[in-house]
Amino acid sequence: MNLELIAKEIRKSIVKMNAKSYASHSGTALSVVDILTVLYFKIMNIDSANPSLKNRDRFILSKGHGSSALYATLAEKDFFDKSLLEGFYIDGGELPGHLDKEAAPGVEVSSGSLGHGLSLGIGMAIANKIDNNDSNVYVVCGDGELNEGSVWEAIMFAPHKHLDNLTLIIDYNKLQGYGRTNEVINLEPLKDKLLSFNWDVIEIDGHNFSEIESALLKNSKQPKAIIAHTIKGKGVSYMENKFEWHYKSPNEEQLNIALNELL
Ligand SMILES: Cc1ncc(C[n+]2csc(CCOP(=O)(O)OP(=O)(O)O)c2C)c(N)n1
Repeated sequence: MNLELIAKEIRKSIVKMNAKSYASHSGTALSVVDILTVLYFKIMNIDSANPSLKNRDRFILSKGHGSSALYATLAEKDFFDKSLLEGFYIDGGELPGHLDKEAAPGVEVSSGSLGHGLSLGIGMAIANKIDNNDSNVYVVCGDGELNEGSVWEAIMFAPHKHLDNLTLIIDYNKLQGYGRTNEVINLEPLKDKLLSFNWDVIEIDGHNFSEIESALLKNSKQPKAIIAHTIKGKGVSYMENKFEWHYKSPNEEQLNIALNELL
């Protein structure tokens, strides 16, 4: 299985979807693709033919404005036909701009109002413990999302419950909706903060497939936080690390440049 090729296909779908619907959040979606690729194609116990499999691992994209990334990944993994992606974020289309769990098979949680995904994941992880179900729960939050106080309540609670079946992945692309994360509310020293809340913390390059995989596979007795250093807009040169691509959608010429770069 060639993860690089899969990630490229997902990125192609994302730029096409956002260009067609004039949608925001291209940079948001491109940032998290490599993490999704490893989760869905190497790590998670899921079955696209049976999305409600009882003992499946669960994934929550808490930064639900990056919806195009998850929809595109699920389509790539055959949860549904890629033609459904054509109805992304348009009037009368099937896939709303923020994640909707009723809209497509494989989406576990509706999200987009930031700050709720980790708490939902904790609920699922506790339910698994009660049911003696040894499946895992994975949650991706954005770095800007960590400005939400509710996330820190959840960060405090998960180690108290010793949720060794829960992994938080922080998509740390250093940009958010209103500027650079360290200028809006600085998160540093992030690793020390998470360690002091009793998480097992691993810091990785969030675009390096083997680092992502080893971090996800690492055994831990506590909930695990992976600080994934990423690049907003990763894979499309003119979007990389450019704040405005939180909001802009590619025009036809820009779409063609992006698709050529992703060949
Ligand atoms: C509760 C809530 N407040 C504000 C917003 C508006 N909003 C949408 S995206 C965003 C910034 C998110 O930044 P980050 O988590 O770093 O994600 P990125 O796009 O950089 O991946 C904000 C504040 C929201 N969706 N939900």
